[in-house]
Amino acid sequence: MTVELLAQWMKQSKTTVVLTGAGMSTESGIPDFRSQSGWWQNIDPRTVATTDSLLKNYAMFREFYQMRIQALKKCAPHKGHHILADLEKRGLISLIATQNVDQLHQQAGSKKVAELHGNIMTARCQKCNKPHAKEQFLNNAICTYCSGKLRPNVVLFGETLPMEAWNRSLNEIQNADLVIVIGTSLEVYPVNQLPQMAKGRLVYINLDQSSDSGQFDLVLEGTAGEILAELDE
Ligand code: BV8
Repeated sequence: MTVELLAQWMKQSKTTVVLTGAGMSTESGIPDFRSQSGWWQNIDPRTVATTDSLLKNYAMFREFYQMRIQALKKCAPHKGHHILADLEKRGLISLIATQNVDQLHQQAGSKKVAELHGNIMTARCQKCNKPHAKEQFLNNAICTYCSGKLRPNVVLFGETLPMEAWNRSLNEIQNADLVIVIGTSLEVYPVNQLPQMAKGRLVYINLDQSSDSGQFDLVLEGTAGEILAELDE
């Protein structure tokens, strides 16, 4: 069972949806969360990625997200992102549903992207919800309208996902002939429920095999960049 089979399924598929996680961005130099070099190896997510941490531990919350925004400035999409953008241009991908907040898919040229966990490149006031530039979050972090706390537009643990992105991803995955899941441990709810909603063929591209890999019709073990490059040959 190899990349050739996936290439064949893609040619046969009228609608292909790709679901990506942090493993799609590690080759761009962005750590993932749960593998050995991931964010959560040294930081307890409950202390920085929850509304509780935002309200009660704002200094730590802000430092975590400021550090991630700064780190992103040095990162660019890798070959795998560009291949996915090219597959969309060729009409072979109808949507990328991503858990990633780095907007690297869009930077690589993908237009049809659903940001299931929001993004870190824009901000808003936690109190009055008014939008603010990420620079305002980086610099003074106080709302210019109501002096509330500013925060990036990521979905924190305990927050609901953006309905438009969720409904669009769910609908497209339920109607897709092929769903390709790339670089995610499938540990986070409710995104981890999406693969089993797929009616069509289900493919998993990941460095290691998560507990749920039994649900897939094809499992390709390796890096996103290298497997997508093989697909692109
Ligand atoms: C909600 C913030 C409901 C943004 C993130 C107990 C049990 C079950 C569930 C829960 C529970 N308690 C609470 C919950 C719900 C909770 C949850 O799922 N918790 C889990 C962790 C236990 N979920 C939520 O709170 C969600 N909201 O449920 O709301 C609700 C309903 C009504 C009213 C109110 C609320 C919100 C979830 C969003 C949380 N936000 N991050 C940020 O800072 O980024 S989650 C975080 O995990 C990121 O967004 C990340 O994208 C996401 C998923 O992680 P992955 O992308 O999968 O990354 P991971 O490191 O885990 O895996 C990467 C994989 O890639 C690895 O397997 C690795 O081997 C592989 N890899 C690495 N490099 C490569 C590679 N593969 C290929 N190539 C490579 N090069």
